[in-house]
Amino acid sequence: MSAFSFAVEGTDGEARAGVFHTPHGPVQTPQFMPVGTLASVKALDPEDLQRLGATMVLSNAYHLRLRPGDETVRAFGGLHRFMQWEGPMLTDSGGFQVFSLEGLRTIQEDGVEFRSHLDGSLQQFTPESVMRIERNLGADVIMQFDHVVPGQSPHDLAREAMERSVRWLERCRVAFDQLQREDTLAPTPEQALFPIVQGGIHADLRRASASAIQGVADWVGVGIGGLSVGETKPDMYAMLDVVNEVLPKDRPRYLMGVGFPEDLVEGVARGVDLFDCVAPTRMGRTGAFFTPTGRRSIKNAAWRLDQSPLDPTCTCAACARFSKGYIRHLFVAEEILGLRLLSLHNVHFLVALMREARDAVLAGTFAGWSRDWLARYHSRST
Ligand code: PRF
Ligand code: ZN
Repeated sequence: MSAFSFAVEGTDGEARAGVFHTPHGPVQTPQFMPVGTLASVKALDPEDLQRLGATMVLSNAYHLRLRPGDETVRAFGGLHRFMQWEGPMLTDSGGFQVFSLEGLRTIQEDGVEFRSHLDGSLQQFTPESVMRIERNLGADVIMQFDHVVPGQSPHDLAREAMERSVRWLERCRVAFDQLQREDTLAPTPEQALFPIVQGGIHADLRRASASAIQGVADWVGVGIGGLSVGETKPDMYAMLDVVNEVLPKDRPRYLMGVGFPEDLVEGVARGVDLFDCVAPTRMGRTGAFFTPTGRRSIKNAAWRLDQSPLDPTCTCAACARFSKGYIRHLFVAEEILGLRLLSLHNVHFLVALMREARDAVLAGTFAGWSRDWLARYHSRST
């Protein structure tokens, strides 16, 4: 019996509410996964994450390979023990990071050669080496090594990358099956490999990608990649509509690196179950925070004497105690507590948003809820 399964508990239109079971516990979907690129969700510790309701966190094979090294993490018993997160976890393959190293990398059929952004040392990632790295890290869900191209890429370029991603998926699958069979002492003996749908903003390529992936194996779940990489929002939503039509309904879909609150709501409306993005923590560190009526900056002088919380309707630990005026002061004075409080609030905002979406799906009120939510978010009264 596999430790992985997915049960859809309710649907409303194309939106779904479900439970994704993993070796480290269940994940209620839709769900937002905070990003811990370097085995840490920046400025937050595992207890913070648990308290704000996060159930699954994400980390990254590219970054951890370079520092501290996947063998080092394995020596600690894997990522779960290393970072003290005992819940479900996912690692991205580094496909996206490697392809972002414009000028520092050469792509060949075998894999990608690149220079480390840290010390310039020459590195190589192949589908096989990435499966080994992700085995050593020991997340529950591991992503295939894929070829990502910018969002506005023309058909021929998007097609080449999509077809290469399918060939790399076949190699990932062989390496993954072998490791799962032979490396039985790995930190997480049963992992799930997710393929990634690519194809840029071209509907025919998206359909071809989804169909080719399903020809390779039977998957526990599927990633949707190559979106939110420079294309327009209508293009992104159109691709989600296409992919939603052709992917199996009984498996979780994970939209990679997306995103902003409005993208999460639009994604759920198009059948997406899992999301991740650095936005809440990265924006938190620059002073931006989410509210139900849009994004704000804490550095705004208007908050100087403001004794109200970031969002009066929020139940996070920052909003429970601290005023905007105080947090603004922390930013002005460059006190690190400021970054921490905004990161806490922003991650909570997205996790809570997905919980609300889930409740709306189960109550059969998702269409109205999402329409009202988006209208309020875009209203921007101040
Ligand atoms: N592939 C992988 N990781 C990713 C992406 C992708 O396409 C994206 C695109 N939004 C974010 N992270 N492997
Ligand atoms: Zn809050």
